[in-house]
Amino acid sequence: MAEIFNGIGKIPYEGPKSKNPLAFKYYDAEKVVAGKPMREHLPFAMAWWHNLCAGGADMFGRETADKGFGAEKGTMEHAHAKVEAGFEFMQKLGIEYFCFHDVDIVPEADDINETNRRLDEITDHILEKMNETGIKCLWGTANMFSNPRFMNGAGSSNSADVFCFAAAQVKKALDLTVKLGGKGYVFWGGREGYETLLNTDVKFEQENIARLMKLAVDYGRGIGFTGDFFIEPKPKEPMKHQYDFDAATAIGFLRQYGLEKDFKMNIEANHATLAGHTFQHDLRISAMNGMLGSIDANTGDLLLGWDTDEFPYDVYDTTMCMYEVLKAGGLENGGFNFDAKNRRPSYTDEDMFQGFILGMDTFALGLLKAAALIEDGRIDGFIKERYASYESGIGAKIRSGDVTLTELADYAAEMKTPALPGSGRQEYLESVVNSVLFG
Ligand code: XLS
Ligand code: NI
Ligand code: NI
Repeated sequence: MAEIFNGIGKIPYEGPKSKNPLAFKYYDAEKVVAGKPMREHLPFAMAWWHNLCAGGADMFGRETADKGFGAEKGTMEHAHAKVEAGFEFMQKLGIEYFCFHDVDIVPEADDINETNRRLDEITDHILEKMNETGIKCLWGTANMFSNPRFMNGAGSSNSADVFCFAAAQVKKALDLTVKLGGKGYVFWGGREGYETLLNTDVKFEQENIARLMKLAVDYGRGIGFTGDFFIEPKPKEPMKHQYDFDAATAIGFLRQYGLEKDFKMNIEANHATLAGHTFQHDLRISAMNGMLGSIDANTGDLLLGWDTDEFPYDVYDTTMCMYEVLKAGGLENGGFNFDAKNRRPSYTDEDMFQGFILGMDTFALGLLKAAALIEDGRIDGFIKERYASYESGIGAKIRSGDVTLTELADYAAEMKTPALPGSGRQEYLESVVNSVLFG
C-alpha cells in the first residue's frame, strides 16, 4: 500500500529547544522517569473514531477534513484504507495502542449478519497490521448510541428487541476485542439516561443496564477475556440525565449490582469537568476505590458546556493527572486514549499529527512534573502533617474504632474548647506547585 501521509516522516524527539513543528519537545519514549521509561508510564492510544472517521462536521456545517484516504466513504474499501492510514499514523508517532467501536471500523449494514461479516473481514486486516507493526489494541466497545434504534438507550431501552440488538453488538464487540487481544472493554453509556420522568422508569432501566453488563461479563469471561471491563462516566450529553454521572455514581452502581470485581473506571477529562469536578477529582475517587482503570485523555473548554474533546494542552491538569496515576502505581490494563479531535479549522494531515504531538508532549511534561512534585515532597509532607492528630492519643483511638461517642464527648468537655485545626495553607501550596512547574 502506498504511503498515505506523504511528506510526514517518523516524528523524532528533539527536545524542548526544538522549533520543528513535527518533533516531540518532551515525549522521549525511552527516557527513564520515576523508575521506568516514559513509554511504559504513558501507553498512548489512538481513538479510531476521532482520528480516522471524524472530519470536523458540527450541527452547523459539513466536514472540513477529508478522511477518505483515497477511497469512497461508506465502503469496505474505505474501511480498509482507514486501517492502512491508522497504522501508518500510529507508527509514525510511536503510538502503541488503539481503541475502537464496532461501527468505527466498518460501515454498518442494514442486516446485523452482514455487519458482523464485515467486522470479521476488517479485523483480519487489523490483526495482520498488528502482527506486522507490534501495535496493540487497548480496548474495544460497541457503539450503542448512534443508530436510531438506540434513541432511548441500549440496556436502558424500553424495547426488549432493542435490548437484544445491544446484547448482539456487545457480544460481537467482545469477540473482536478478544480476537485483537484487547486489554479492556468499555461501556460508555451514551444514551443510558433519560430526558423526562414523565415517560421513564429509572429503577427498571438501571436494573436492565446491570443485567446487560452481567451478561457481558459472563460471556466475556467464557471466551477467555481476562482484561478489565470499564465504565466511562459522563453526566450529560447526549441525554439530559445520564446514569453514569461521575466516578462516585458509577462505582456505587457497580457495587449495588455486584459488578465491582470485573469493572474499573475509564475516566475522561472532559466528562469529569462536565460533571462539575476536576479531572483529578474523578481520578482520585476511582483510585481510592481501587478502580482507576484507564484514561480518555482530552480536555474540555470550561467556557462551553459540552464535550469538546480537545487535545490536552494544560500542563497543570496533566501534572495532577500523572500525580494520581503515579500514586496509584500506574494503569494495569489501561492507557491514555486520545479521545480527542482537531478543531474544525485544523483540517490538514499535518494537523492530525499536531494534535497527537501536543497531547503526547503535554502528558510527558505532566509526568515529569508529577514525578518532580512527588520527589519535592512538600505537598505529600504537608498532607501527612495535616492529619497528624490522628496518629496518637485520642486521634489514634478514633482511627482504631476503640472508642465510644460518650468518651469523645467527655474528652471534649474536659478540653472546653479546641484549638483551631491549623491553616490549610492553600496559597502556599499553590505556589509550591508553581515553583515545581516553572522553577
Ligand atoms: C463520548 C465518549 C465516547 C467513549 C467511547 O463522549 O467519550 O467517545 O469514549 O464510546
Ligand atoms: Ni471517551
Ligand atoms: Ni467524551
